[in-house]
Amino acid sequence: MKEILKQYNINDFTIEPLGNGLINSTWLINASDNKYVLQKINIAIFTLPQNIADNISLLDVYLKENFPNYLFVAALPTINGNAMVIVNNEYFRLFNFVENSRTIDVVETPEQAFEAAKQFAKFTKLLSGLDASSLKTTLPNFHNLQLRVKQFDDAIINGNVERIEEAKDLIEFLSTQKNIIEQFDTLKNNFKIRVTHHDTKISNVLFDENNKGLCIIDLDTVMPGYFISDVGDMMRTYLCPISEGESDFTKIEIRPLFYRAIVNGYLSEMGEELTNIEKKSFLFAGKFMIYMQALRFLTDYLNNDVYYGCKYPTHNFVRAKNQATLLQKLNEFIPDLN
Ligand code: GN1
Ligand code: MG
Repeated sequence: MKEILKQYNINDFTIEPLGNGLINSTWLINASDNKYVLQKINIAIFTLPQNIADNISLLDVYLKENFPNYLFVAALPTINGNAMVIVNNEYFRLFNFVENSRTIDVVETPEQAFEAAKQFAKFTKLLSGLDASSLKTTLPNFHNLQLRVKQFDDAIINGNVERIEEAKDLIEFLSTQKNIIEQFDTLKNNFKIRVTHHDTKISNVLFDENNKGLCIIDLDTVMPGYFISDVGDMMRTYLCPISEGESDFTKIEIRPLFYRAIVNGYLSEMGEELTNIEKKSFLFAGKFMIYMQALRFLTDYLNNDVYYGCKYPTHNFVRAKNQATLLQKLNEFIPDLN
């Protein structure tokens, strides 16, 4: 760490782990002058870290030029002007810690859901003048549902035999949800490609002490995409009072006021950008993302947990069952937006 931080001219500091991401490693750096966030990029997953750095710098330049007051957290340059430090083929980057900001892990109030949805929508709206295809793809096929289903189907054939047996009922349930793929195939022709965040969980929004959204973070998966990726991941993580890791599935429910807050928060910025068909697809967005996440967690469980960090052996199985329960609840939910 000393060697890395030296390249930012930081020599005197303390360090502690920060956040709960499943992919990258993150630390808070307390230095004499300032607080920073240091991150190690997981290059087993993000195999092209330079693409991420290029995207963030492209967005930074565009936003600074067109919306100078927008708070955009780009990586700090090293003393040599590089966006990353590479040590022993490990990639690190450093950010300023945003003063007086905090993150939350579970959405407690509809106002927080509104604020978060507004922040992600604002980001996409401000970038509507930028050609989305000028961004590089950082994770090919990241939200490609067909591919996720194929990976799931492969895991059912080639995965861990005992786990496949153990997950029989869940595999059966997820196989009955394939109508979501057909719906997606029909709808997607009407969805526009925009600059989309692709990981809109609540811990990727910074709040101030009054619970107002300050900015969004975790920009590795910012790529061209559909708005359902962002709105759907909000549904997945804001509608329910407990998180994806909870094993008491009786606590899983859909909170109608939070649904409304996501829709209203998102439309408060993107209302004029979305087409009518897109506006009618909010509920579908939730089903799409929850289904995909359930497939991804179960696929990883059947493949012996090669992708997601796990704290105990059945962690991915619990997460998959949690998400499948949430999907079931959302399938029964009838939104009332009046
Ligand atoms: C991963 O690492 P983290 O927590 O930001 C994953 C997301 C999932 C999420 C589930 C690159 O995000 O797609 O929604 O876990 N990111 C990647 O908690 O796969
Ligand atoms: Mg992420």
